[in-house]
Amino acid sequence: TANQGIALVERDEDGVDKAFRSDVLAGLQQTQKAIPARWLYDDAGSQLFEDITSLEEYYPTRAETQILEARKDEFRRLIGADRAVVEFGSGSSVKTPLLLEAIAPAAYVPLDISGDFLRQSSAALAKKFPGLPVLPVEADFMKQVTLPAEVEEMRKLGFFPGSTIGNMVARTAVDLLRSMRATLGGTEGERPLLLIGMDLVKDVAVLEAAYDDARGVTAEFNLNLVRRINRELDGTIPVDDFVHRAIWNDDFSRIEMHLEAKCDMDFEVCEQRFSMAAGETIHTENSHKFSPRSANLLLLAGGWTPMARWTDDKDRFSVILAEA
Ligand code: AVI
Repeated sequence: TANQGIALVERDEDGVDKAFRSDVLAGLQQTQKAIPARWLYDDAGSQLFEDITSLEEYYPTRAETQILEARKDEFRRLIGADRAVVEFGSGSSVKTPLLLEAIAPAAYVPLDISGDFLRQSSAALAKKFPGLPVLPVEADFMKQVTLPAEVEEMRKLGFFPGSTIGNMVARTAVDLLRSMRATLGGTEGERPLLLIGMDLVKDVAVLEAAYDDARGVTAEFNLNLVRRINRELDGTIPVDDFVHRAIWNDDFSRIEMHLEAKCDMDFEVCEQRFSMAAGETIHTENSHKFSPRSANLLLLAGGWTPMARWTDDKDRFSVILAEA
C-alpha cells in the first residue's frame, strides 16, 4: 500500500534528518529567514507544547475541550454511532476520549508520523475503551493514507482538533483537506464527515498573550528550535542572543512567531556561514485565526461542506462538523 513499508524519516550516514537540514539551510538563506513550524516538535518541543496547553494565557485547548464536553448529545445525534473515527495526529489525552465517549464508534484509527507517540497514545486509549478496535497507522497524513482493511466498509469520521489547520498557509491547508477526503473515501450516498477545531479571530492583546505567556514557556518552545539546530546540524547559533516575538499580522489574520536577533551576529550551520543584523528575525510559525466565514471558505475550498458549528461560552474557539 502507499503508506506502509517506507521509511518516514530519511537520514544521511551521520544520522541527520535530511528534510530538517534542507529546510533549515534553505530557510536561513531567504531574505526573511523562515523555518517551517513542524520542526518545533522534537521530544523537548513536544513536551513544551504540552506545557503550553495548560498555561493560563493559552485558551485554545480549554475552550475546545469545553465544546467537546458540552456537545456530546449533538455529536451523537449528527454523527451517529458505528463510524470509524480517523484522527489526524495521535489522540491527545483529553480530547479524543470525549469524542469516543460521545459517539461510540466502531473503530478508532489514529494516524501519526511519529511511531512512538502513536504507540503510546494508542495503548492508553485501548486501555480506556476496552472492546474498541484501536488501529494505529504510522503515516504522513499530509498525503493520502491507506486505512486498515478492517475499516474499509465502515462509515468514516475524520477528527482534526486543536486548530492545527491554522498552522498551515491556505494553500497547504487546502491540500491537506483534500488529502483527508481522499483518505476517508466514501461514495455519493455515504459521504465521510470531518470534525475540525478552528481558532477564532479575537482581541489582539488576548492573542498575543496566548503566544507570549508571562512564564516564558512559549519563548522556550520557540528557542528550542535553535537548540535543536545547534545539536542536530552542528550549529553555532548564539541562543541567548535571540528574543521570542509573537506578532499579530492583521493582513493575513495570523499570529506569527519569530526569533529576533538582539545584536549583529555570524554563525554556522552544517559548515555554512550565515549572518544576521540586530533586529532581523527568523520566522518560525504561523497560527491563523478564523472568522466563521473564513473558516467556511477554507473548508469549502478543501472539498468539505460545513453542516454545524459550535463555540465555547466566550466565543474564542470553534468546532465545525463538515460533510464531504
Ligand atoms: C499546535 N498549534 C495549534 C499551536 C497553535 O496554537 O498554533 C502551536 C503553538 N505555538 C505556540 N503556542 C502554541
